[in-house]
Amino acid sequence: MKEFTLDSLGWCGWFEQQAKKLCEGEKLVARVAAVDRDQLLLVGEIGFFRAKLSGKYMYESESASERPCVGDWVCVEKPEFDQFGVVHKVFERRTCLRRKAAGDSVEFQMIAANVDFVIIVQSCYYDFNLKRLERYLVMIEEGGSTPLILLTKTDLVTSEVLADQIEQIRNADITEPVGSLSNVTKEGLDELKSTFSPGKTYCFVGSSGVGKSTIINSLVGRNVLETKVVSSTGEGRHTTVRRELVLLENGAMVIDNPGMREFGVFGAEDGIEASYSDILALASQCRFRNCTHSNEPGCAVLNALERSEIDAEHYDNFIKLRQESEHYLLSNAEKRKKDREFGRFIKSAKKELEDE
Ligand SMILES: Nc1nc2c(ncn2[C@@H]2O[C@H](COP(=O)(O)OP(=O)(O)OP(=O)(O)O)[C@@H](O)[C@H]2O)c(=O)[nH]1
Ligand SMILES: [Mg+2]
Ligand SMILES: [Zn+2]
Repeated sequence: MKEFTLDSLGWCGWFEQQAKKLCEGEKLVARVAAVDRDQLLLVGEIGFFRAKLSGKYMYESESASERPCVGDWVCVEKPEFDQFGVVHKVFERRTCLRRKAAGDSVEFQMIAANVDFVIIVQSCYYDFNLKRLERYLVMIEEGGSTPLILLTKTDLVTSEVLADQIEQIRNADITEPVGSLSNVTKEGLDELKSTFSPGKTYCFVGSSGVGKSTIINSLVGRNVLETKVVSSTGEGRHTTVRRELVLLENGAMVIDNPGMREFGVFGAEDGIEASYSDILALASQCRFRNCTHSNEPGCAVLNALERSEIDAEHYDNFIKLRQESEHYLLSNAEKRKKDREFGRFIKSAKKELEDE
């Protein structure tokens, strides 16, 4: 049997510090490899084993995002002869990948936790979309992990099409590494392989049918994940239904994901305007143009709230969403600006060297 050490599963000082408080006595630490309803597949020093959440934990956790998700570290009690372990605590996440749950709420759906790199997969063949790519980048940066971009199905397009897509990415000031591959010709696969480091966790995201599971199967060298041949482009249905952490030969960990058709990162085009057109219409009548609708005099939104012309919960959601949105957009814009400035600095430094 394969030997597991905590370090090889991504354990680090961040978790070690929490362990003293969260996980005393006989309990073990382990990492969540998959979640099947109320059952967890964990991996720790004793290998893979099944576990459930303690009743107390179920009772006390208030939102779905507090429940363990793939990639989480947990504190678990596992008597040797019991089939199931019992999970008592979830460690604070070092990074997370989450999206806004559907509907008029600010609930988040966890996609994965403690991921080092997120690989955004888009197929060159009728899937490439710059706006969607940018929304993924915002989501990933917000969660604290590092994005990588991967264009797939290069066998179905000409090299000009691929070159044009890469140019579009660069023209949009996206500086993250861009790789490309074909699962059919295998071109680019070795290069992708060489980017994986032992002990690091990589999560694949992207629309359904772009080839995420096929890539992971190639990396493992075996069909550990289901993929489906419906048409060569694979559009139209989801094959992967659960998130799963898979260990690669070289010690890296990869997480497969079901394709995401739509997901919410708050942005102008993501439905705030449609859902809150009533509030936005009022906002245009506020005394101050930069009114935050929280305490300003002459705020038309607050006036309407006082007269019960808008629903208090609807208003609260709007404020929360907008704060999130500003945070997302600002942090992203600022980061890009810094990156650009740094890029210019490097360029001019290089030029100076050349000129000398
Ligand atoms: N031509 C071509 N087909 C590919 C390539 N990669 C994957 N496919 C095919 O595309 C289809 C979908 O691949 P999957 O790996 O299941 O896609 P997925 O991203 O995991 O999809 P979901 O699990 O639904 O999110 C399958 O029929 C694959 O054989 C590629 O590089 N070129
Ligand atoms: Mg899949
Ligand atoms: Zn106002």
